[in-house]
Parts: sequence; structure tokens; C-alpha cells
Amino acid sequence: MNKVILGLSVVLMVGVAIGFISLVMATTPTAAPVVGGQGQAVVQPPGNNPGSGVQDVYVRAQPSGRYDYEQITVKKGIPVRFHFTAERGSGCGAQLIMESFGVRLISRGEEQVATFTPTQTGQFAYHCGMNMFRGSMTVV
Ligand SMILES: [Cu+2]
Repeated sequence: MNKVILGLSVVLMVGVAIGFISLVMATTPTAAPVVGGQGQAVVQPPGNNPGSGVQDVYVRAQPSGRYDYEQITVKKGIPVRFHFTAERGSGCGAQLIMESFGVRLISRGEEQVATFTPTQTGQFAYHCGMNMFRGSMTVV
């Protein structure tokens, strides 16, 4: 009788453990968030640090033909330090242009930085030379 109870407890515990693991796996993001496109959330890139006097944003051109961050949000009146890196294999994504702020960066795998201060709210595009890589910076 005790053996039966012991056996049932083991089965129960294994079941609970498997349930817990699947729950954790279901709720844990397995990859970096893909942003941009319709209906997707606006994500603050890592390092954006209001209060520091500078807003650091980080954008990478990827071999997939897209930026890792296609929607970024910054605040008006605070200098933006725009860090841009084109990953190997990202082709024409090596060039990043942001006309509104006179930004033209070319990366060959290393990080390039442009600093500017947005003085108006609105949406400002950043893109590669051929407009294939596309992103939008929202100033609020
Ligand atoms: Cu391009």
C-alpha cells in the first residue's frame, strides 16, 4: 500500500515539475524582441537612460535586411547619442541615414555614433541608402 502511495506521489511530482517547466518556457522570451511593423510594440532600446543628460539608443543593421530596432522613442530636448552598428553581411545596411538630423553613418562592423538633439516632437525615419532597411524614431 505504501509503495502504491509512494509511486503515485512520484508520478504527481514529476507531473507538477513538467507543468512548471512548460509554464516557465512558455512565458520566457527565447529571443530578443522583434520590433516594428504593424501592431507591434514600441520598444526602448537598451541603454536609453533619461536623467543621465543623454539618451543612448542602439540600432543594429542585421543580415536579415532589417534593423533590430525599427521603432525607437526618445524625448524632445535631450541630446540623443545614436549608436549604430552594421553586422557583417548586412550589405547596404552598412549605411544609416537620418536626414532630419543630418546623420550619415557607415559601419563596417564597428560602432558608429552620431549625437543630435531633437527639438520637435514627431516621427523621423532612419534608413539605409536604398531605403530597404527602415526604422522610425518617435520624439515625444
Ligand atoms: Cu539598402
